[in-house]
Amino acid sequence: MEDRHSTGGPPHTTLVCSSIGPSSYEHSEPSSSKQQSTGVVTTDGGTMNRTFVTAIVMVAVLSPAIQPAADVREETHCVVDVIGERADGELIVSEPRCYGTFAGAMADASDGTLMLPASTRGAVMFADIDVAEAASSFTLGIHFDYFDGGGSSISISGTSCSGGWWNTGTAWHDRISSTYNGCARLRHYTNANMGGSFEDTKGVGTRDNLTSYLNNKADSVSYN
Ligand SMILES: [Ca+2]
Repeated sequence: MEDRHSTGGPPHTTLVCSSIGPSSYEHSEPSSSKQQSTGVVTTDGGTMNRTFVTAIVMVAVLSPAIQPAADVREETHCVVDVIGERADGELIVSEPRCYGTFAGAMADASDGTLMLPASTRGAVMFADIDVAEAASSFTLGIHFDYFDGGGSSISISGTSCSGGWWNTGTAWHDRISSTYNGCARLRHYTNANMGGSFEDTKGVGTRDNLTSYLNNKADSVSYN
């Protein structure tokens, strides 16, 4: 699961590491960093060492309460509507509408025709063929941050699989790891505007992980 970068060990693991090198201090609060740095500079005896260690332990104990979710990337599930197509084929999409759950995004993209239990994860597209088939009627594709439909998602809501392409923009730059196909062939390109190398996912209603060739590298996707 190399792609699951947002979840690490417990907070105290990171903080123990932070006592080794200044470069890790960015994960601590400024006041804590200052306190630790002072300990390092002035310490040359046992008493100060104990103070320094105590400070680290205190930070480790307090951190979960101080920073409840600072290092956890919040999952968002967004929908964009295809509202037009430029002369060169680039899809014109609406501003994204985002939800805290995949079910919320599906309810929006389907105009209320696909109502999933709120706890339903994006992985349903990889596990439930009925849901996957239903979604092909209102999406060109759904792209996920992690493998197997995991993590955040972006749904491209539309019905025309005529080869138009979507540029991911900064929000999804080099981020797609798995894809659900609302069209027969989705081609993922390393550059915007269908540039660079590409990898296909094929079959309406199917879903695939990208291989290392394109995983976390796509900047545009075309829908055929
Ligand atoms: Ca990813």
